[in-house]
Amino acid sequence: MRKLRASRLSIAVLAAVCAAAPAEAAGDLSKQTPIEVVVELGKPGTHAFLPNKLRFETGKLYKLVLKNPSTDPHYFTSHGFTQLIYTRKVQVTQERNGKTVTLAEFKGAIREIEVYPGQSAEWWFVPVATGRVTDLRCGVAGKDGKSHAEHGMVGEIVIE
Ligand SMILES: [Cu+2]
Repeated sequence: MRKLRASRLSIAVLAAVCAAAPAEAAGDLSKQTPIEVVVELGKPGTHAFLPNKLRFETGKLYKLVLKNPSTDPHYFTSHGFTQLIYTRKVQVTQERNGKTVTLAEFKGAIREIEVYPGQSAEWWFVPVATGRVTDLRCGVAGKDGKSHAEHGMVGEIVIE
């Protein structure tokens, strides 16, 4: 009888400890060390996202580096993607003497980014919802009147 009472008490204590644990939040997810992902926006003579399939996980901070090594301006546009993420900031960066220098920083909801030839931008974000979107595209129009998307500059983003 006494033994039974003791075990009931310990279960009650254990339950109280477990109930208290979820009250501790994970903290500021946007202050993690970022996972770097590089996407090239075209290359001379080719309109494409390289790679054109991107995969992210919810709750992790990413630094998506958008590099444009081509001779045309390019957009990174995906309305669906912007609905699944929290943007911490976007930075315009430049290589100077082998170092990456930040020229400007933007905060708030970002819808799309255009990167000019030879330049780079960084999109820092935390995915907050899962999903698969196929609306990644570049809407810049070429000399032939067709958009880069029509030339194949489209892509897919999966958030797990
Ligand atoms: Cu383009």
